[in-house]
Amino acid sequence: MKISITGTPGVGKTTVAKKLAKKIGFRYINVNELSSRFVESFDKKFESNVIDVKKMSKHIDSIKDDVVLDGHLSHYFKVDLIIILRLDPSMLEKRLRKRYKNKIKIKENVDAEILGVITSDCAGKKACEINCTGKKVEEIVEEIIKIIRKDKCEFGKIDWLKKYEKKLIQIS
Ligand code: DAT
Repeated sequence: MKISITGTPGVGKTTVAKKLAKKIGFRYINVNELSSRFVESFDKKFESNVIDVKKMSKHIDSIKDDVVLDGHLSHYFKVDLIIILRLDPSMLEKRLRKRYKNKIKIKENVDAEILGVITSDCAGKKACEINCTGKKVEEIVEEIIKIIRKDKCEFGKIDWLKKYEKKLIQIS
């Protein structure tokens, strides 16, 4: 079984995915780290590596172990279940301020969380959302285990837009 743990950067994917993998005895794979093995070229305009996604997908498909895939792009691969971690945008902003100095980067990610970009990406796929706001890592892991056991799955219920739409147009 392959499980994708996805969500906006800063929501807690790595922390949760590592703990989950350990608890259920799955192999942990960080998709961002793995992608460094599939670099095709460098895009000067976007200042980022271009990944050979086909090759990387083939590699992931060939993995026969049970795995937890961690990464904000992990839901693009062939997986059995997608878990989208969501976090209140104010809390996300606090976490991202600790991680990045670049305000544009912070705003881009907070806006993506307000708009639910990853949730939209996952529409029509086998995906469940978890609101991680105010929850301990252990609690989130337990919720994921319930989802794996098919006890529960919610999708499309989290809407930060009403509360935070004004934040989208702040520029400072
Ligand atoms: P991501 O992998 O989504 O970028 P992360 O796992 O690196 O996120 O976590 C970002 C920060 O938030 C990191 O300092 C750990 C902290 N964190 C993660 N989950 C948490 C939780 N449930 N409660 C409090 N802090 C958490």
